[in-house]
Amino acid sequence: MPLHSPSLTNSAELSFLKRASLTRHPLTQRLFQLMERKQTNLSVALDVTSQTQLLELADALGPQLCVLKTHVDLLEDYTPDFGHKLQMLADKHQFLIFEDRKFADIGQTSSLQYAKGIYRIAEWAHLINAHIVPGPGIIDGLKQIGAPKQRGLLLIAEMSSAGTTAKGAYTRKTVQLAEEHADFVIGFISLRKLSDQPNFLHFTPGVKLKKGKDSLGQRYRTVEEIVGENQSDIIIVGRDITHAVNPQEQAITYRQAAWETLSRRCR
Ligand code: S5P
Repeated sequence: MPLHSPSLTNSAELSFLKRASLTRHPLTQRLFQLMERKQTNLSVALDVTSQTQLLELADALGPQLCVLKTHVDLLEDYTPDFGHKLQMLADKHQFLIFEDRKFADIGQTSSLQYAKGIYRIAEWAHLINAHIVPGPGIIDGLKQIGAPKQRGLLLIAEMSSAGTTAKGAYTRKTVQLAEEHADFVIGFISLRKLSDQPNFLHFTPGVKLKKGKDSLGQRYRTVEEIVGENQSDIIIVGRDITHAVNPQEQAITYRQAAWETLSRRCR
C-alpha cells in the first residue's frame, strides 16, 4: 500500500515539467527539466573499480542518463582530478552526478566526510544520500556544506535488499523528515512512491528486465513494477547494464522501457 494519502491529483501523474514548476529547489528544477528534455528517467550505477573504466562508461552512456551514480570509494586508481573529469562529462552529456555515499553518522562527522577527506564529494557530486538512523542532525550537517553549493540530498527510506529493516515506522519517519527539510532534501531512495508532494523524486534500485535476485540479498523487480505499479520516478540500474555485452544498447533498452512506462502514467 502506498504511504501517501489519496488525493484528487496524484503527483505521479503530473509531467516532469509541471512538477518542475511546483518546486523551488533549483537542483530539482534542473533535474526535472533535463529529464524532460532528454526524455530519460534512467540512472546507471557505475560500480566499477577503475576510474578509467568509469569515465569511459560515463562518456558512452551519458546521452541515455539523467543521473550517473558513483561509489567513489570503490576506485583503485582514484586521482584528485576524478571529480573534475566527471563534471566535464556531466556538462557534455547533461546528467547529474549522484555519489551513493550513504552517510550515516552524526551531523558533524557526516559534514566532514562530505566536504573533506580524500574525495571531497561536495565539490563534484550534485546529489548524495543518507540514512536517517542518527536523526535530523545528519540532514543539518550535510546541508551546511551542500546548500550553499545548491546540492541535493536523497533520504534512504527503503532498501532493495532482502530482510531490510528500513520499513514501516522507519520509512514513515524518513518521509516526515524529508518534508520538514524540503529545502535540501530532494527525494528518496525507495521501492515505490512514498510522498505525494510533487517536488520529491523517488529513485529505485534493484531493477532488471526480469524479476530475480543475486547471491547476496539484492532483489530485482521489473521496470513495469517499479515505474508503473509503484509509481517511482527514476530507475537505478547497475550490473545489468555495466556487465552487458553491449552496455550502450542495454542502456537504450532500459531508457526506452522506463520512459514509455512513465509516459503511460503521466497525463
Ligand atoms: O536499497 C538500495 C539502495 C541502493 S543506492 N539498493 C541498492 O542496490 N542500491 C545501489 O544500487 C547499490 O549500492 C548499487 O550501486 C546499485 C544496484 O546495483 P545492481 O548491480 O544490483 O543493479
